[in-house]
Order: sequence, then structure tokens, then C-alpha cells
Amino acid sequence: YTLGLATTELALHAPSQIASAMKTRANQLGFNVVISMIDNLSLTACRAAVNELMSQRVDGVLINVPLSNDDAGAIAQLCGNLPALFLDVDPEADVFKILFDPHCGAEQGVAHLLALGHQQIAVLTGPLKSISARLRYEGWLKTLALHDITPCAVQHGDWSAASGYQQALLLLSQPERPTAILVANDQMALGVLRAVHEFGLRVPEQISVMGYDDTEDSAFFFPPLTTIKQDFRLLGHESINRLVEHLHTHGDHQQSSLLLPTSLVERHTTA
Ligand code: IPT
Repeated sequence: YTLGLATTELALHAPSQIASAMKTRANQLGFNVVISMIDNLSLTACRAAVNELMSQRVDGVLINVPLSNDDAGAIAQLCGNLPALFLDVDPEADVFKILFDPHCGAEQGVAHLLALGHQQIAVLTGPLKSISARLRYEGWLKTLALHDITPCAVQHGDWSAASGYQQALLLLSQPERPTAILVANDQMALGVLRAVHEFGLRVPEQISVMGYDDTEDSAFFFPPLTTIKQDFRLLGHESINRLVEHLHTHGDHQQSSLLLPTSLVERHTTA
């Protein structure tokens, strides 16, 4: 078999580590994976990527592109009989999917900060065009609201370290300084750490920083990043297994979706 991966920007750490894990698992099973990368977050770009894979006659596709329920439906329709497994959709989306539970991850990050006694919590979300960024943000707000807390400041980044740096400068310039910042991914947290250091603040003594992803390098940030782990190796492994199983059974089995858990990795940016 040849499998196709339609993916969002591979310059980002998470999608590249996911693609790498998929390649590794596919190789073990003797399959090839061809990749088509979208250049902007739009349904048009995703359609183009899937069309490119179909023209290469792949036997199944993996779609790691953030899609709303309607857009996921449109892509599933475009795929027709070709098996398509989605990796970045709403857990409620009515498609064949494998996802990390966004509610679980958001809840774990907030719970950790609350347990440490934080009340002045700022949030830095991912790009709101991304369904996962929206779900993490909603999960944070919901969990904070259960404790009668609203974020003391909110900014939106684009997943990059540069945006984390820029948005953190804004968060830190507000009159009411947060004692903790919830960040929607580790790359932005990297930029946040630089901004915090430039403000002369000590992490974690004066301000805590919570990441999300636990990508390969996060244990080597300074200080080592406390974060919510999404096990990308497991995701890559399971997604290939599921898609291949689906091909073998000719889709006879009900397409069973999988929701993977996240976990808190406590390092040294929270106190
Ligand atoms: C998600 C990452 O958590 C985030 O850091 C960013 O890289 C994003 O991907 C890019 O789309 S993981 C995804 C499987 C929800």
C-alpha cells in the first residue's frame, strides 16, 4: 500500500513529529507514506492537498489539518470510497478520527495551576482558525469558570515561538500582572520564556508557564517546561495501524474512532 498524509505546516514541531512517527510505523509495516503539505489554513488548500494525494493513487489518506465539522464532512465526501482518517477535528465530528482529548488536556493544565494556588491566570491561545486551538481555549475557560475565575488577560498567537514572544510582551505589559500563563503549545511557551526573562522575572518563582504538546525539545527549554503531553509517537503508530486495519478489512468494520488521553508532565516552569 501507499498511504497519503495531508498535513498542516511541517515547520511546526508537532505536525513534523507526527509525520515522522507515521513514517516510522508505516516503514515497519512495509508501507510508503507520501506527503502533501498545505500552505495556508483553508478548505481550498486542504482540498488541493487531498487531490494531489489522490492523483498519486494512494490507498488511504491521513488528514492532519485542522477542520471544522462542515469542512471535515466536505473532505470526507471528496475522498469518496478512499479511506480517510482525520487527526485534527472536533471529538464530535462525524468522521473516522483519532485525536487527543482536548478537554482532558485543558482541564489538566488548569487543575495544576489552581492546585498551586494561582488565581491571576493569563492565557495565550493558538490561532482561532484552528479547531484544536479553539477547543483548548474553550476547555480552559470552562474549567476556570468552574472555580469562578476568568483569565486576567487573553492573547492569540499562531503556534510559533515568535508569536509566543510577541504576545507575552503584551500580556506582561498589562497593569495586572499574571502569576501564571497557560500557553496553547510548547513552541509559543519557548517565546513566552524569553519574554519573561527579558522582563527580569524569574520562572517559576515569580511567574509560572504551562505548555501543551511535550514536543521533543521541551525538556531542554530553560527552565525545563512543565506541559501537557500529547504522545505523538503513539498517535503516529495508532493512526497507521487503524488505517491499515481499515484497508485490510475493506472497511467492513464500523470505522471506530479513538480518543487518546493527555497527561501532565511536571518539570520546572510551574510553582
Ligand atoms: C497541534 C499542536 O498541539 C500545536 O502545537 C500545533 O503544532 C498544531 O498541531 C498545528 O496544527 S497537534 C494536532 C494533532 C491537534
